[in-house]
Order: sequence, then C-alpha cells, then structure tokens
Amino acid sequence: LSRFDWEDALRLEDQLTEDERMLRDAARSFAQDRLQTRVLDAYRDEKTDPAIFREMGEAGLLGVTLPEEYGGLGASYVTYGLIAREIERVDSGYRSMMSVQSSLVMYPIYAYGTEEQRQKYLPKLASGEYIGCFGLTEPDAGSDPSGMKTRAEKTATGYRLTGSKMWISNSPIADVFVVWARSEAHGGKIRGFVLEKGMKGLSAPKIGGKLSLRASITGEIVMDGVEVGEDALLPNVEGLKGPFGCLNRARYGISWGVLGAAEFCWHAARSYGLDRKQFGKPIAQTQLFQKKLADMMTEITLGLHASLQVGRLMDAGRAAPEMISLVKRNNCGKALDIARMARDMHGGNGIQEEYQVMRHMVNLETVNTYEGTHDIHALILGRAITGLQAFV
Ligand code: TGC
Ligand code: FAD
Repeated sequence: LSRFDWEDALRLEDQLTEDERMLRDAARSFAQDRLQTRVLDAYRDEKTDPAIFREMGEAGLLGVTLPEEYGGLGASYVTYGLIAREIERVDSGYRSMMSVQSSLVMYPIYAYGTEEQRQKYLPKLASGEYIGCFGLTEPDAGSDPSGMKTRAEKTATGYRLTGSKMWISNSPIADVFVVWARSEAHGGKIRGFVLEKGMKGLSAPKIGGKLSLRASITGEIVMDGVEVGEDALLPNVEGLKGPFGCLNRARYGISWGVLGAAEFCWHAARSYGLDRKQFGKPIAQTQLFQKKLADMMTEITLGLHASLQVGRLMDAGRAAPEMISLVKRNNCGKALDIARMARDMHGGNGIQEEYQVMRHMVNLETVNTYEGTHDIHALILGRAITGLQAFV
C-alpha cells in the first residue's frame, strides 16, 4: 500500500492530464501572485479593480473552453473547473468575475450568436479589454426567472428594451451586457440581447452596502427604452433554455470554485491548530479539533471527485443539468459549513481580516444563493427523483 497524502486524499492529481495540471498550476500562480496580494484591501474598501479582467485575459484565464480562433484555449471543462478552484481559493468575488465573463457572457455569444457577434465581442472579452455582465434576475424575479417583466418590443429596425435587472455581477463596469427579455415579436418567448455601454437609456448603478462578495462589484441594469438593431438579438436560442444553458456551465464551475475556498479554510484551520497552544498542547492535538479537520477533508475530497466526474461527463457531452445541481448545491453547502467551522476554530482571531476565513465564510453565503439557491437545486433534484414539480 502507498503512503497517504492528506492534501490529496483520493489522488485527484492522478486523474488529471498533463495539460490540465499545467493550466491549473498557471492559474494558481496567477491567483497567488496577482489576486492574493490585493484582496484584503479590495474587500475592505469594496473596490473592484477593472484591470483584473485584462490581467486574467493576459494570463489566458477567460473563456478557456472556447476555441482558439475566438480567444479561448479549447480547454476541457475539467480545466475550467480547476481554474475556478484556484481563483476562489483567493476569493469568491474574483471567481465570480471570471465565471460571469467566461460562462455567462462569452459562452452565450459563442453558442447562440452570429459569426459577426462572435468576431465583434469574443476576442475582446477573452483579452479582458471588454468586461461583460449577464442580466437575468429582476427585483421581482429571482428564483423564478420566468416571472421577468423586461420586455423587447419590435421597432422598424430592431427592438426597444424596457425593464430592470437586479443583482448583476460586473454591471457598473461592464462594456457588454447579455440581457434576457420577453419578446412580443417572438410570441412572448424569452430572448437574449447583447447591449453595449453608452446606449441611450441604458444605465447600471452600483448596489452598495454588500457585506458579502465585496471584491466583486454588483449593480442593476436599467433599460429605459433602449433601442437596438436586429443585430443585437442572439438568434440561435429562445426560451429559458437560453439562460439555463449558460447557467449549467457557470454552476458547474462554482462547484469546483467553492471547494478552493473550502480548502483555504481547512488548511488555515490546520495551521492555526498546530501553532496555537491551549491547556499546554496544540489545539490540533484535541479530539474535537481533529474530528473537524477530518470532516473537512472528507467533504472536500468527495466534492472534488464528484465535480471531476461531472466535468468529464461534460467534456464527453454526457452531463445532465441535474448532475450539475447536485454538485453545485452540495459543494456550496459543504464549503459554507467548512468556512463557518474554520472561523470557529480560529477563536477570536477568526473574525480578523488577516486570517481570511471570515471573508470566505461571508462570500460563500452569496455563492450558496446565486445561480440557484441551495433549496432551489434541492427542488430540481426532487423533481427528477419523483417526477413531481414542487416549485409552484
Ligand atoms: P422549467 O419548466 O424547468 O424549464 C423551462 C425551460 O428551460 C429548460 N431548462 C433547461 N435547459 C438547459 N439547462 C437547464 N439547466 C435547464 N433547466 C430548465 C427546460 O427544458 C425548458 O425548456 P423548454 O424548451 O421546454 O421551454 O422552468 P421553470 O420555470 O419551472 O424553472 C424552475 C427553476 C427553479 C428550475 C429555475 O427557474 C431555476 O433554476 N431557478 C434559479 C434561478 C437562477 O439560477 N438564477 C441565476 C441568475 S444568474 C446568477 O445568479 C449569476 S451569479 C454569477 C456570478 O457572479 O458568478
Ligand atoms: P428569492 O427567489 O426571493 O428567494 C428567497 C428565498 O426563498 C430563498 O431561500 C429561496 O430558496 C426560497 N424560495 C424561492 N422559491 C421557492 C420555492 N418555490 N420553494 C421553496 N423555497 C423557495 N443574477 C443575475 O442574473 N446575474 C448576475 O450576475 C447575478 N449576480 C449576483 C451577485 C450577487 C452578489 C448576488 C447576491 C446575486 C446575484 N444574482 C445575479 C442574483 C441571484 O441569482 C439571485 O439572488 C438568486 O437566484 C435568488 O433570487 P432572489 O434573490 O430573488 O431570492
């Protein structure tokens, strides 16, 4: 029998290809050198540096699964997940910035757009010259996006969009807005549109006062009769499967990302417990502390292997949305539990910014809620198990 590696209990490393390991290592260096160095200030001051998008673009981290001709790397979904894990090891907000750009903006333009739309937007989104955002949620339509009120009316040359979107990552600094609206010209079906900063009637005020995900800017999208041409419509999809097709990819990436945050918290708790002495011995030498570390290792390890399996199935074109709900829900919930536990294991120091576990903990509250709440994913799974839909 071989030696046990507590940091990689079931040998995830052996399951990865050479290319996947190489891109993962590059993402780790980028995250540690360029993001870890600025996150404490960014979080405390609630400041998002737009230059991060260009830096991520230069490092090749945006839209990695897209073909090279559009600025991607033609990389596997497993690679995308590994990158999300490295970035979220630093901060969920930075992973949010990367995953919105990659899965929620570049992907729909690639999958549902015309060749002209691809050429116009994708290379600049891949380089980070353009920043993108994705507007689905509205003040009165969150878990139930079918209740959206945003409308696209037909005009002589295109469409007029009216409505407002809420809780939109990146929107106040975005150049490109992928928004979803009910289109009367298409039988009231939900359609996707690509809007650009500076259009008349389009604004994106910042939402202030967030106590979570403070390194990632969030805003509204207000569309007050925004006039666009026919070329703003994403022609190749209609209905909710348009936004959900994007969410499948982002939710899958989140399932890896949150485990990066959880691993940070687990490693931090271990180091703290080895250094900190009470009652004449390291607190890591107590049974309760070791049980917590063992629980953390177990959940992280199981979650990573589950996400790897979903990623492999995605790469083979054999993943079902319910598989993604399973890993998004479980990994977010477990990561949140782990972060809360790590916060506790640091005692009073656990509330200090320099120990970073509390920042991860409050970030994960958002990640457990967005892209389908923990309970909404339970209902998606419940529907699959029983054949009965319990939403309405
Ligand atoms: P339902 O009747 O189930 O489906 C309507 C149509 O959509 C299709 N569909 C999917 N297609 C592909 N992938 C999926 N995962 C799909 N889920 C559904 C479905 O086949 C159907 O198509 P068609 O052609 O028959 O019309 O729809 P419903 O209205 O009953 O849905 C209920 C529910 C709860 C499952 C759904 O609405 C849901 O998932 N709600 C959660 C909302 C959500 O996730 N919002 C995310 C907003 S974006 C965001 O949070 C970004 S944060 C990013 C960051 O910063 O990282
Ligand atoms: P609600 O839907 O009102 O849910 C409130 C509670 O009710 C939850 O616990 C939920 O689980 C529960 N609930 C709802 N319906 C049911 C039901 N049928 N049965 C049982 N329980 C139910 N959206 C975007 O479109 N783009 C973005 O970029 C984006 N970024 C975000 C960034 C941040 C920081 C945050 C906080 C949110 C972001 N969102 C974004 C929005 C996010 O997707 C929504 O907040 C999420 O989908 C939940 O919707 P809601 O906030 O309206 O909550």
